[in-house]
Amino acid sequence: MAAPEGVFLAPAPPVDRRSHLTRVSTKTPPIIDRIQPGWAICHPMKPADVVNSVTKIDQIETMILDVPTIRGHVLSMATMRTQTAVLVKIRFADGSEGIGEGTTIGGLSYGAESPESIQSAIATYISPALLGRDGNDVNGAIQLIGRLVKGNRIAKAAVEIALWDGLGKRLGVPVSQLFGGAVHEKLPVAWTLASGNSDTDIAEAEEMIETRRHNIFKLKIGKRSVREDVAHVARIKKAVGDAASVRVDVNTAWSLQDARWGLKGLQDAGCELVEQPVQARYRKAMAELARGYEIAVMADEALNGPEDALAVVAGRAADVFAVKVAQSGGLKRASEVIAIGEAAGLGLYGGTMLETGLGTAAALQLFATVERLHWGTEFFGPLLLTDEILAEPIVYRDFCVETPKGNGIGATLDPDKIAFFRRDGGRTVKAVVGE
Ligand code: MUC
Ligand code: MG
Repeated sequence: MAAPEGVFLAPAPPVDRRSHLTRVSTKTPPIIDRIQPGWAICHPMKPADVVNSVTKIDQIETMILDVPTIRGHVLSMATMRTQTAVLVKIRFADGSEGIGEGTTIGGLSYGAESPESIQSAIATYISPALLGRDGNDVNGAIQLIGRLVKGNRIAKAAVEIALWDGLGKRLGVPVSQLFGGAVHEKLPVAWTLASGNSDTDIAEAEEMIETRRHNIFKLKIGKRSVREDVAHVARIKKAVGDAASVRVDVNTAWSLQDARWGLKGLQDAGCELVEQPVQARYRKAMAELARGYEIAVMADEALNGPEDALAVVAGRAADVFAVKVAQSGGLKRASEVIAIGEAAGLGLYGGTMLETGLGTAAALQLFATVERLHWGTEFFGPLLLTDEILAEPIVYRDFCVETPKGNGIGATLDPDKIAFFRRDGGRTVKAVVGE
């Protein structure tokens, strides 16, 4: 059906959202009404209805960027030659903007969300529910989307980052301030050796140590046999010696039996930590491995938000949490995962989905507020890409990554790079908020 003038029509999710929306707040009127099956309408809001009309969410735009990687990144489940990032830009009624990123790894090979599903979840389900709401009400937005949208944590994270960014910019403070203030200006940062070849990995590691860029290495294993993988790790550890910490990420590729052999061999080789050796749902196997060996066992794929964090703690299924903003469902949920890890006395590590500088800047804002990151971070995503998409690249030096300065998440996009790497002409959801 044709939209009446001044009204945006969007396909409706297969639920009646009016009831959810009316429960949100007496101050906030429903912005989505069913007018006929299959369609929802995003209304303009009346000024009197709005808590603070100047901060209304006016427009949410998503785009997919495909940026080549500097070399093949060989993981147990896929080899990446391009990283695909979903960017979100939110425009507010006062002219301010917020940007966010939701990125996964290797299409659908890492997790249940793909770049395309992230974009579609935002454009079809999340954006229509947020348009017209008070942009300063970030918690209200998180809670509303939590009720309307199950799962889709990466999509939620992308939008939430853009809301925090907008709020920080309007208040003239970095997002770290909104989480109580930064206690670190820089954090230790690992590099992943994943060329698929031991000699190339050794050369890469030596160069990183020499140039003081990284002295923590995460090796991606799980594609070859356990015996071959252990030999590969042992060679690299022997080459770098005490100059670097060597850890591995199996990305769930091992059975429990493989993992028993693997952990024994890895710890004998001087490897300090093994990340997600078995499938995410095998918490009892993770617990056995954490109990049975000295090498630290880190949960990654097993940690999708605070509920998982609690289950991993309850099952003693890890020594360390790899906390990822995207996988947790946003900065707020990631801060809850961190709190659970801290309360349980676990080690903490800042994990990445290999985001561009944008998502990396957002993660840095949160992790700069954390008292102790026992295992450092792996916020090296921008360095794996052939091109920088930020106007001011994130600074890496002296084995650390620096928290970007500036308001919001402290990142500004380079428009030429965005135009170059975007997959299509862009997809825009416009609010109609005429007052
Ligand atoms: C993962 O599983 O941790 C993080 C670094 C890297 O190279 O891949 C990612 C994904
Ligand atoms: Mg991992």
